[in-house]
Amino acid sequence: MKFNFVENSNPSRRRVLRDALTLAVAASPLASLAKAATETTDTNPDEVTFAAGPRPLVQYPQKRPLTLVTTRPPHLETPFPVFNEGPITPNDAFFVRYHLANFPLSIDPDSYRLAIKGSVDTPLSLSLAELKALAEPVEVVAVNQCSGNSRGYFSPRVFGAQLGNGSMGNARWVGVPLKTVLEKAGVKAGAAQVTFRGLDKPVLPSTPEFIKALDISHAMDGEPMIAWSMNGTDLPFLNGYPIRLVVPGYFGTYWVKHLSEIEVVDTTFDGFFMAKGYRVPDNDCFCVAPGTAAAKTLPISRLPVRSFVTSVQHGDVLPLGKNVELKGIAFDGGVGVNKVEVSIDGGQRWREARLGQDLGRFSFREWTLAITFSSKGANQLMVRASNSAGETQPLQADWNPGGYRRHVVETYHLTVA
Ligand SMILES: Nc1nc2c(c(=O)[nH]1)N[C@H]1C(S)=C(S)[C@@H](COP(=O)(O)O)O[C@H]1N2
Ligand SMILES: [Mo]
Repeated sequence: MKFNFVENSNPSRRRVLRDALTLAVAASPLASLAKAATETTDTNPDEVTFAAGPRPLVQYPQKRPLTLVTTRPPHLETPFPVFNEGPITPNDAFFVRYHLANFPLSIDPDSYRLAIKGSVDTPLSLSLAELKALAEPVEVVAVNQCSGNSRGYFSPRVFGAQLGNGSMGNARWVGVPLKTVLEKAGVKAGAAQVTFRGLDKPVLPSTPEFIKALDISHAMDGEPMIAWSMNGTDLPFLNGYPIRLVVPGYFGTYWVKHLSEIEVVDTTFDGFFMAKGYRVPDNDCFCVAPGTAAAKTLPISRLPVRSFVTSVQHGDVLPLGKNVELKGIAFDGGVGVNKVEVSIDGGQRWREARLGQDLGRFSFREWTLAITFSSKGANQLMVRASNSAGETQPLQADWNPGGYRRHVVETYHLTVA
């Protein structure tokens, strides 16, 4: 694959980005994106009404109308019907999540630098051109899913943004392996972890910075990648332009956007977003009895197996005695989904669906199943996936205080008529 630096450093290209964001930068930097986020008059196809009421669709630069979770910082979900369009989530529909309200509104790719420092032989400060020239680019199709995706369905409810199912997406990422960059700097013996920070900053000094860490063995295993391309084009600004960390199989929290600083450290990094946030109970199910706390926790890591029906929504009326082609997606943390089953009798009998094209073990896998509903009235349609390590989805949702890694078998309440 050829690089195209011209594209990134082309002034007109830069202006396009800047203009798009200038729309957002009307008054103060903070009011900006809120202003750009004009509520559209379209109705939101998402079926779930949360405690706070229905969630509006909002329009941000480079994005089609997305479901608003929070404005400051922006958290936007992909409207669920998008996942029925195909296994790749289009860039303009890809969800957006930030922790800190003070994120960059304009980035000059020509002066952008990625620093590699800490326990290395040679600290580096790489331009985008230098980064891209380090090695042959690598490519992976991988799911980025927020740890709190589907948190709004937790019962009992938990604190935090009440997310629906749209804080996930699947894209083709191109970049350079993290390992290559670390090898270039030369990791010193005794390194324990590698930390990652982006350009966004807290508004208040008391707010912790968003810094994430991976163990050195993971950072060097060839899978994590520094990506500059998403679905064949530059990363959308709100998805981390110009570069982000991609950690295939791991929850989105590690996928640091606007990546600016990599530091090799000799101890376990104890910043807020590793030591306090994004932790799950340290046991086999990463769960505890609802309403209780965990005795011991550990940082969240790999995606559990999940599956969804995308071709129907709650409340749909399906025809009696006719062939209906059901369609959906399934994914896991990188073992690879090898089975998807569907039940139309509330989980008594299961039928195996046909798997679609294999885009790699970190990708959404489409599935289809032709089914004929033979009894009238209320119907519970369920979908369950498994992977080749034998992991599957529980029929009863498990619970944890953070509202993380929901992966229960999904049930769709339909009517057959
Ligand atoms: N710089 C930066 N990177 C970040 C975050 C952030 O707040 N700042 N949030 C993380 C979280 S929790 C998620 S789920 C993903 C979301 O990626 P997206 O916004 O491209 O969908 O970005 C991750 N990377
Ligand atoms: Mo997240």
